[in-house]
Amino acid sequence: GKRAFIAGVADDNGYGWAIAKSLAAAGAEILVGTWVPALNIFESSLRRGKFDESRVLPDGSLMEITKIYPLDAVYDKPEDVPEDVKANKRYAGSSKWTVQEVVESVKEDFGSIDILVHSLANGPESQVIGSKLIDSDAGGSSISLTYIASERIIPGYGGGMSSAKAALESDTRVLAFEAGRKRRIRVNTISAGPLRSRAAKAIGF
Ligand code: ZID
Repeated sequence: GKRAFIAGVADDNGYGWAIAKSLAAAGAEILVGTWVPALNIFESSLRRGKFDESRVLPDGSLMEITKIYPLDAVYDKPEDVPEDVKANKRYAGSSKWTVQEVVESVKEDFGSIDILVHSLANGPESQVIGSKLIDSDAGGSSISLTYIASERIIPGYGGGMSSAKAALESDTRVLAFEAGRKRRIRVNTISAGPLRSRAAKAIGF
């Protein structure tokens, strides 16, 4: 079976969760990256069975998440993390959550992944997470989620999000070209329909 890493799962309402389920239903092993401040609540909710209903797969079994990695994709490496964030109670309880460290941990734990899903919201950064995570081997694929506000004005889609999506689409083209040629890795971004996720509610969609 394939092994998938889905960055951006912290509850059962977003795209990341739904994509994880589809991949699990198709037989993939699921690893997720969860925003550090949301890690405790996500793990304890999972443990307490709060997501059991939404973990049900078409065959009646429950989606298993093999491992949850704390992740803050704003920071590429430990040197990038400001002191106040390091000292923050919500961060100090976890370790190795910068992009580079998560890549190393996944490599150490599993060797490689076949599928990378970027389902992070709220930031212009971290697109390149894709190339780094699947760098090790030929083959595999990476997807992210975009929105048409990258190319047309959509009133209300503010806060730099439209530019972030434009950058994401540009990075996707460049990475698809480079990673495709060098390593036969497919790189795509999907413009999906509206979903009342936490991120969508936060920007009033
Ligand atoms: P979500 O809140 O469920 O997922 C985002 C995740 O990112 C959460 O788990 C956060 O904890 C996590 N996160 C945030 N910052 C960080 C960080 N620094 N490090 C690690 N994790 C972090 O929201 P979602 O599922 O909506 O978002 C997933 C992706 O889908 C995002 O890239 C969205 O921009 C994209 N997307 C969502 C929608 C939507 O409707 N939900 C649309 C298009 C793209 C869209 O807005 N018509 C109107 C609107 C839209 C589509 C059609």
